Formats: sequence, structure tokens, C-alpha cells
Amino acid sequence: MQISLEEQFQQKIDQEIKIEPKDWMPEKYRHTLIRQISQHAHSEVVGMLPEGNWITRAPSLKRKAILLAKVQDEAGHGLYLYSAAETLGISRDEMYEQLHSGRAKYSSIFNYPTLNWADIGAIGWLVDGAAIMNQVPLCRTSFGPYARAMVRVCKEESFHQRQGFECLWVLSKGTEEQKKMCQDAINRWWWPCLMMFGPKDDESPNTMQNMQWKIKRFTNDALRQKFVDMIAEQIKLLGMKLPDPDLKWNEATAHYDYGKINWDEFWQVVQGNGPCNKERLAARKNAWDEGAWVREAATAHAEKNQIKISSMLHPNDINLGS
Ligand code: FAQ
Repeated sequence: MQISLEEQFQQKIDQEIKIEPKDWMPEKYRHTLIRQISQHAHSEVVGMLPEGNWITRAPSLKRKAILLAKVQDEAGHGLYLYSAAETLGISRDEMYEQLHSGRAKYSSIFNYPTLNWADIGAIGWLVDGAAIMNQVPLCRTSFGPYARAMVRVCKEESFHQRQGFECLWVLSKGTEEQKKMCQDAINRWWWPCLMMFGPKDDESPNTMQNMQWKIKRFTNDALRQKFVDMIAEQIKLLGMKLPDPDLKWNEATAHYDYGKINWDEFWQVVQGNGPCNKERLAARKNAWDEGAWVREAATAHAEKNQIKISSMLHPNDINLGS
């Protein structure tokens, strides 16, 4: 019996065979992967900005070294992800253009400000914690290059989360003022972190198809719940509180119940009206403009090398002969 290309494609996915760049794939699969991977890459790169804000003001050399390493890791994640997206037939310049023109999204979380040092701990513990919860299942996503990139990303994110927790741990055992800073940062980052997982399942247009294609392994709400369950336990060790009066262990479901998320705020931020959207985009565009000379110099250097290599070659050198 003859089956269509689309059916063969779905069969491969159902059998857990990875889809590779040169394999046949439905255009919608290619398109949704370019959308998700490029937005993920943009998030890593824009995500360097809130933390970069504190590199020069880190409270000690040790904290500065840790933060520098973390921010560099995020740049690396962006590069692996841009490379994975390029295998689907989009150029890096096109992806940057989509970011700079506002056509491509990046994670809502990076549109919030880092007001004090405790925010750096909260980003590591909560933002990287949410990122890992979402990204560990992506190591098994159906598209090979994305899945392989995520393996290394997740190893590094796990170090990021631990350093964030340790940073808050020190503050939570410090002076009254340090304890207050720690609680204040947790209060400000908690709800935006829950929003990172995306809209509720019944308002998420992409989830159903993405689950069938095994791009996503869990729905937005399922991952959000896992995150709440993890953090509700970890925060006990810090002796701090999550800013949610409705947070309560539910014996019947064996999960924590939690309060209502402000979805209006989420969509406002996604649509460009969050506290730092304009500043973040302006910083990225500025980096692109200021980097023009580097791109030109690198291209000229590559072209010069190419000429040198081809002029060094004599026809005899490449005659493999009979
Ligand atoms: N922010 O139908 P769904 C990190 C958009 S990396 C902005 O549910 P989908 C590392 C969504 O794009 C963090 N937009 O969409 C780090 C779609 O719009 P579109 C990034 C959002 O794709 C840590 C629309 O809403 N991680 O943190 C958001 O099935 C510390 C409808 O949504 C990834 O990108 C949002 N939060 O599920 C770096 C992971 N949520 O495109 C520095 C990979 C949803 O149709 C420091 N991505 N939207 O116009 C994913 O897993 C998925 O794309 C979701 C969204 C779960 C984000």
C-alpha cells in the first residue's frame, strides 16, 4: 500500500526517528521550527542584557567571574541555536532582520529590569530554572540539530540555576537588608517566570500540532505545573515566600495549586509594551550597527584568504591523476 510523504514523515516521528535537515518535511513543520528555534536563539542573546547590566557592579571578583561566564554561555547558546535554524534554510541575517524589525519574538521575561544584585540570583534560580524545565524535554525534540544543540545547552543551564540558588542562599542568610533584597527579587520575578511557559493550553494555537510532531513533549501548562512544584519545595530551603497567597499543596492532585496569572500583562509584554522592550531592542539594533565594521573586516579577511588559497593551487596539485 502506497502512503503519502506526509504519512511517512509522521510514521518516522511516531517511531522516534529524528528528522534531519535534508529529509522531506512538511513546509509547516519547517516554518514552525524556524519560528521556535530562532525565537529561542533571540531569547538567549537578548537574555544577556539584563544580566550584563550587573557585570561591572558585581559585589566580588568571584561573583563577577561567575556572571561573566554565565553571560558568555548565553551567547554560545544563541550561536548553537542560530546554526540549528540555518540548517532549515534561513540565513542568520534574515533572522536578525526579523528580530530588529519586531517580526520575531523573544521571551517575555527579558523585558523586565534588573534593579538590584539579588535580581541576578533570581534570574539564575527562577529564569534558568524555568528555562531548564522547558528545555530538558527539547533534548528529545523531533528535529535532530535542535535536539543535539539542547543537550549541551541544558548542561550549562543547570550550572546557571545552581549558581543563582547559591547567590540567593547567601543573601537569605545575610543581614536584614540582604534578606529583604532577596525576597523583593523573588516577588518581582515569580509571576513573569510563570508566563515564560507561554499561554494557557486552551489559548495556545501551536501546542496541539507541535505535540503531534513531537517538537514539544509537554504542554505549556504541564511544564508550568512542574516548575511550580519544584520551586515551591526549593524556596523552603531559602526561608523565603512565593508571592502567591493561593499557593497550596493539593493532596488530591499531588501538585501545588497556584493563583491566577495576569495574562493581560503577558500579552502586553509580548506585544512590545513591557517595562524594557524598547530598551532591549534598541540595544540589539545598536550592537548590530556598531558591529558593521567587524562584519566587513571578517568578510574581507575571508575573501583574501580564499584568493590566497586558490592562487597557491596549481592544476597539478588538484589533478588526482589516473
Ligand atoms: N514570550 O502557541 P504558543 C532562556 C508566543 S531561553 C514571548 O504556546 P509555542 C535562557 C509564541 O511564540 C527562554 N512570546 O507557542 C536564558 C506564539 O507566538 P508566534 C526562551 C511567547 O511556540 C536564561 C504565541 O505566543 N525559551 O531563558 C512566550 O507552541 C537566563 C502563542 O504561544 C525558548 O524559547 C513568551 N514567554 O510555545 C537566557 C524555548 N510564550 O510565534 C539568559 C523554546 C509564547 O506564533 C538568561 N520555545 N509566546 O507569533 C518553546 O518551548 C515554545 O516556543 C514556547 C511557546 C513554550 C515558548
